[in-house]
Amino acid sequence: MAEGKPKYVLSYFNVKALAEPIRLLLSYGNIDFEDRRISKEDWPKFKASMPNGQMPVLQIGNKTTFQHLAICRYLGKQFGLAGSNDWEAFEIDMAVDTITDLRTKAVVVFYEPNESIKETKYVQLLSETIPNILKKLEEMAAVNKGHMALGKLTWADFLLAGLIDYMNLICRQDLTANCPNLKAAINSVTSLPASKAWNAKAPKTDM
Ligand SMILES: N[C@@H](CCC(=O)N[C@@H](CS)C(=O)NCC(=O)O)C(=O)O
Repeated sequence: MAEGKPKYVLSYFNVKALAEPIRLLLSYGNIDFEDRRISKEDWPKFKASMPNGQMPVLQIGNKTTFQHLAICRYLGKQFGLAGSNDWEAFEIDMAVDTITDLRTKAVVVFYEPNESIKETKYVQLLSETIPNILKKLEEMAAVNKGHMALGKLTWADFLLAGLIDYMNLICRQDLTANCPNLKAAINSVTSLPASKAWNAKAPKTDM
């Protein structure tokens, strides 16, 4: 390791989900990071050593960081993807929070342990909750010309692009099917040379 350059180690499960936006941002920032994937079987051994008992956790030199949005926001600032003033940062955060609304509302249903309650909850999720939030997200992406905020590439685009496979799975649909502007926002990230290079070498997973 060159002197002055911290070592980056990202710990997560062998899926994209909450870690993929971080992996895409680190790739964009040309950060050579260790992509440490912990198996479900090994997880109990590691859990207690994580700051909040969860992952993703990003080690930056001797600092241990957690919470995927806080990490993405920090990396976004580091790499010039976080707007140039408080108002712009606020606009990015509104998009981020709307993406997070969709994910968190779906995730509680996806992980509902009782199968019959789960299916009942999916009815409302699929008929009301998802369409309503998706409509708002597509509107935001349309106003921003194929980006999630500021009419240009920001870390909100990375969040969406990184999470989309996971969100499609838990939402039981291709969320972008009728949302050309959301598709464009995702494409604005996946078409970057750094993202292509990352995707070429990343382990292949469904979500
Ligand atoms: N608020 C945390 C949530 C992290 C989280 O829910 N991590 C899950 C995987 S997606 C986890 O570590 N689950 C294992 C456990 O809780 O034991 C974040 O945004 O990073």
